[in-house]
Amino acid sequence: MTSNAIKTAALAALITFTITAYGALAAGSHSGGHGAQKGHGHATSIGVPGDPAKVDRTIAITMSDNFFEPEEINIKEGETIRFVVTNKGEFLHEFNIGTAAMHAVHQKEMAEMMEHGMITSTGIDHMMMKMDHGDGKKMMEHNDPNSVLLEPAKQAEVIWRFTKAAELEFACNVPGHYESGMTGPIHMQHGR
Ligand SMILES: [Cu+2]
Repeated sequence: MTSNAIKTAALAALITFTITAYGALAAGSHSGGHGAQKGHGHATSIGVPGDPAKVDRTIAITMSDNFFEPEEINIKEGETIRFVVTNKGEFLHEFNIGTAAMHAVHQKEMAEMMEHGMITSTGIDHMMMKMDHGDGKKMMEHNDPNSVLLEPAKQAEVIWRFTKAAELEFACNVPGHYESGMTGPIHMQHGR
């Protein structure tokens, strides 16, 4: 598709989206998206969204091209962590908490998102993100509570409660980044 064709398609879809989806958004099914409630079972296996009033610690995460600082994270079972994530790189980067298997699935989704023009190597097309791409799922607005997708120079928080020891890693699933080493282990200590 040419970029004009994409824009036309985006506009048409946006109008449809606005008419058909506004009710659902207004009803409050917006936040959480394909995350916590109806998601892929993230909530039980990797922890749950944390209560901002019950944060135990803050951990600053810097994303660059293409690596994280720090390279690993140490957590005690049961802790609620406020991750303050900053993209200091020139590319789009993601901070995502999950298992290796979840990241593998998400990498495919993000490759699809890039194909559909919802993301580029440096940015997010917010209008495209909201479109229904017609494959049954409203293509991820990417607002899962366990992840954040950031354009260069942007900062955001992820508040997460690590309920149970599990084999977790943090990762950037923007196409090519995980493979180039943009991932690190989350070491979990039992008990508190
Ligand atoms: Cu990245």
